[in-house]
Amino acid sequence: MPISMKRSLWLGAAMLAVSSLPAFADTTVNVDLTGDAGDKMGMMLDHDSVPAGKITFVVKNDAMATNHEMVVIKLKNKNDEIPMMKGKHRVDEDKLKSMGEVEDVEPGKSGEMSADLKAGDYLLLCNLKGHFEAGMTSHFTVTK
Ligand SMILES: [Cu+2]
Repeated sequence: MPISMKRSLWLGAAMLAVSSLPAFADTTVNVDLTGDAGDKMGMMLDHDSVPAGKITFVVKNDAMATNHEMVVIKLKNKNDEIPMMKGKHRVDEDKLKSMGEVEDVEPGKSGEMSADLKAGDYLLLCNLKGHFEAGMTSHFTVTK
């Protein structure tokens, strides 16, 4: 084969090797928000444990007619009790350490946020009224 063709094959192989290196890659976590008022609601992640570093959450609202959000809370311990605001059906975020959030995602829409997260236990939740109690929460672990 001509030399130029050999060269491009070699370049292709080299690029493939580089792109498959796992180290130092940013991590993306896809989060699915589901459910409408009066129905079961949920939050599903494609990874519930990722290595420490810059983590991007891509949040999709799959509900028919209800806005949702996703808040990232850093827990001290995995089994920390989550404080509620009395009579408000919402989590008391002031008593927790928030690492950021994707606010008010409309049905069918997506949003994203990135955060530099250290190893530890985290909780993701939707804090619109009643949604945490309806099941919109998920534990999330960042490993060293
Ligand atoms: Cu919600």
